[in-house]
Amino acid sequence: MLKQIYSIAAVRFVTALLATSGAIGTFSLTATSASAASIKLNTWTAEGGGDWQVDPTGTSVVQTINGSPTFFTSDFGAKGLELSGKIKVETSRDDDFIGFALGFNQGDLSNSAADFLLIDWKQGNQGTGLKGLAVSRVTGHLNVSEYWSHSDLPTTSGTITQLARGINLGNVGWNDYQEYDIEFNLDETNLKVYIDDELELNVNDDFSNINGNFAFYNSSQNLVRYSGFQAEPLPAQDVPEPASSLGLLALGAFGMLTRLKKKQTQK
Ligand SMILES: [Ca+2]
Ligand SMILES: [Ca+2]
Repeated sequence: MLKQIYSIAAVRFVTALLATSGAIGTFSLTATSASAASIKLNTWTAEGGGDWQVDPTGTSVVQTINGSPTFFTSDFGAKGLELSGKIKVETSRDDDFIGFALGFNQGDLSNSAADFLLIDWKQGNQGTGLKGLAVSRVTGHLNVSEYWSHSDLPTTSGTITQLARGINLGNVGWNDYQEYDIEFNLDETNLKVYIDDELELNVNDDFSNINGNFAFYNSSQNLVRYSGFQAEPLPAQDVPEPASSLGLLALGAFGMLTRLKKKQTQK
């Protein structure tokens, strides 16, 4: 697949143009979907009990510590993007939580105003921690037990509410050394998560207050690798004809950015 490297800001600029054109007439982004932006991890921020090691290319990171919940947070918002990449556990010695957060801001691990979606996946059952894929909404500051069980404790001010479990993988653990493709689509009212192109989570809710960034997550699990992440604007919902002139302008801008970056990377 063609991979152009340009900033998430450029993607957002095009997204904004597309959204504007949507008011007049929407069109499909299929023609440009091959130009997904590669996400560089060098500017991301770690917090919690982890050690996140980014590789020299900036496109892959491994978390090496079997410890308390830890996040590795991007510098761009998670909403309105098609986010995709790969996740793999490179050990057979443990069976705990791997995953992601959408709407996570740096510091949210201990922030009483946090409000984000936690997508986690456990390999094996252990006490209140259940194997399988799930999405939970986290508000405020949780303790480790709440992350583990997806059950809220009144002794902490933060709350966790499990919204759904995976359609196919709700009680199926991940496999050691298996690389999975994962994709997230979040907008104001819907979350979709695909694993290996199968729809696993499809949640309708009011996500208007979830305004933070994209993050990688794991808990009590070491040697979790995340690689090859890309972003592109979420496709328009409807595709009436013909495309508006403003829409064509947006497509033109998208192509221009792509050509500009090609030039820059040739230097
Ligand atoms: Ca609580
Ligand atoms: Ca563990």
